[in-house]
Amino acid sequence: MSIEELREKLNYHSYRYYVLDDPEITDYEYDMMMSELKKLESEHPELITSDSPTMRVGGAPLSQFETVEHAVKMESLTDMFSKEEIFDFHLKTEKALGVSPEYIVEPKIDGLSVSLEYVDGVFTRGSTRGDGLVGEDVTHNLRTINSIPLKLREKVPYLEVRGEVFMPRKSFEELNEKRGILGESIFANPRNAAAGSLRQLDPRIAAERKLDIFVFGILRSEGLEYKTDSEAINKISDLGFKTIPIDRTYSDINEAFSQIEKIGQMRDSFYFDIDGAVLKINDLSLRDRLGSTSKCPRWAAAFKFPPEQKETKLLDIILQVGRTGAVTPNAVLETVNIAGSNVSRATLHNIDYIKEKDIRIGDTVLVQKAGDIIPEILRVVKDKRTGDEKEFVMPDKCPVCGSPLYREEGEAAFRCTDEYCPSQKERRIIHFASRDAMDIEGMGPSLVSKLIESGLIDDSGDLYYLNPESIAEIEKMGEKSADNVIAAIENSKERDLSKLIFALGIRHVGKRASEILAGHFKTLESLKNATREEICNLDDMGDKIAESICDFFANEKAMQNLQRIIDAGVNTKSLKQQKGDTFSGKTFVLTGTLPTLSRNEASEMIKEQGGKVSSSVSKKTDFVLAGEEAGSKLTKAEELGITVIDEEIFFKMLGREN
Ligand code: 0OX
Repeated sequence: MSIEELREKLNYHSYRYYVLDDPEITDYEYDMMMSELKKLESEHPELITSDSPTMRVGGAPLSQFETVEHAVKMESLTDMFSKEEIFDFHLKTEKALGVSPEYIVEPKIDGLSVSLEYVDGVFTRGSTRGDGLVGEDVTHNLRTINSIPLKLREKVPYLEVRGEVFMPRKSFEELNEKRGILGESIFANPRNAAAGSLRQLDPRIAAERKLDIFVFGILRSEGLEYKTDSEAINKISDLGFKTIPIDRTYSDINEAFSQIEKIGQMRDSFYFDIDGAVLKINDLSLRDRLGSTSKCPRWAAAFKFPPEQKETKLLDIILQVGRTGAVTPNAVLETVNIAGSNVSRATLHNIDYIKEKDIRIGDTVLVQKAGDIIPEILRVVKDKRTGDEKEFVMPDKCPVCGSPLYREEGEAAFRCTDEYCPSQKERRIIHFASRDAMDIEGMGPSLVSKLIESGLIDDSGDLYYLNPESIAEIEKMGEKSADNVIAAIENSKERDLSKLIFALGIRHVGKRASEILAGHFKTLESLKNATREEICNLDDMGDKIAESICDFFANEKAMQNLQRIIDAGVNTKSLKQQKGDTFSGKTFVLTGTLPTLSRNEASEMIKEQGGKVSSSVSKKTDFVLAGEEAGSKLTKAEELGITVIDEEIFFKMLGREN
């Protein structure tokens, strides 16, 4: 068999396996053929082509992402939440067109939109949607997705398709399980995991993540003819893409809506997360006639499903002692699958919450999980009470160390009074190493707990005196992972002062306060020497924070630990330099999910330009940067007449070309 024939064969079998989910040969036979091809290619490297199945993970990690200007804008969908809105949408389009259009209905995959470009049938570039006009070139990562053909089954001169990259639920659960064992941070949902994987510079990481794609439309093409979306989907399916499941077309809106509802009912049975169903006009010439608003096409609508709710049993209420001593009750639930993930815990916030909702051990409760939010108990199903339920009573002693619990005036939380309670200490170290603090990758709750158990650490400063041999032994995680953790600890020495201040876990000093303090005092030494008045006089810094900071620097044990951190060579200076003053004196509030930026990224960009980010809307707010599913902050901004901007306008304000 020639190298070319072998390649064709492998591409065909990969298509059967990954796209059609209907393999013709065994994995073993496939692996044998792949190994044969690798052998031939190593003997004749001049014959390697970019569309070879051996070239899915190739090349060195990138140093940064290139931007891609989308030739065809990648629009987003108008969200609708009720049957009424969908029917209004239908009446409006019918009126505008003068005919009743034919529809298709698709599940709305909860992933990330990407564009895939092919020249002469070969995959040349793949990019994220970004803000719809400019995205990032993530070709190196997309090539690792086996259901993305590197070569089309027909040599079409030019093709650009759009699809949604997602992580199957099972892969997501396996990934998180592995990360949990390694002490790495847990992804909140498959969407975040998929996004995190596509944003890696090293394609080997994406390759390990088992991503998948559904392609749902053609953005541009040369040499293809199609008049409707369903025809286009059939075409791209023939070319080798895994296409979005659509069953038929609908000329009756009632039937189309029934299909939307059916998709909603089937939500649990899919192997991937969906967050709605999409209604689209099938005829492309009718789409052209309707056109788009500034953001969304007028020919499509997304029906968003409400967050899933399920009934389950509350088996127990357990108490967790946080790093500041706050004792939080958590519900232990009979495991229930909600929106694709297994839920067995829910937060109960505090004792008042339990009383207010009259939650008792043994109750049947209604649980909700929405997006990234920790599962919550909505209410008790009182009809299902048997009389055997038990009221929860807050103990008067810490469940971990036995010290008395106390409740401060006006506070909801009970607190453990011993700041050296083992649970508080452990949580302080976990906080110190966490992403927003010193960001020590791999130093998560499970590793911290094992390091404490084996007596290797007692406080955060001890982290800087660990050696790889001892970690490797404890975790049974091997030399390589242990070396990685040590390297991560070493890297954390370079963090900005604001991160260090936050990491110290001084009561009431959150991320924002840490940044203000670092920005003003510039070195840890001058913060340490600052008087209460000096701190109090800073913007947004109250008496409570000032007192807490002074108490911290007067605490002997805390100072011994801090000295160990300093002696290890951890940076204690502010490294931040303002890049510009576009937002100087302006206060922003962020709400909802932005299309491309995370909240952290948007906040950083605002601060780099001299702006401030506040958590609540008031008259002092200049701009509310709102994304999808913006809630009460948006309403408040509208009431107060504050300018609300979206990400697109935000980029424009920054002078970014769109
Ligand atoms: C999805 C999905 C997203 C694209 C531009 C106008 C219609 N997440 O599954 N978007 C679209 O279509 C949009 N379809 C989808 N199925």
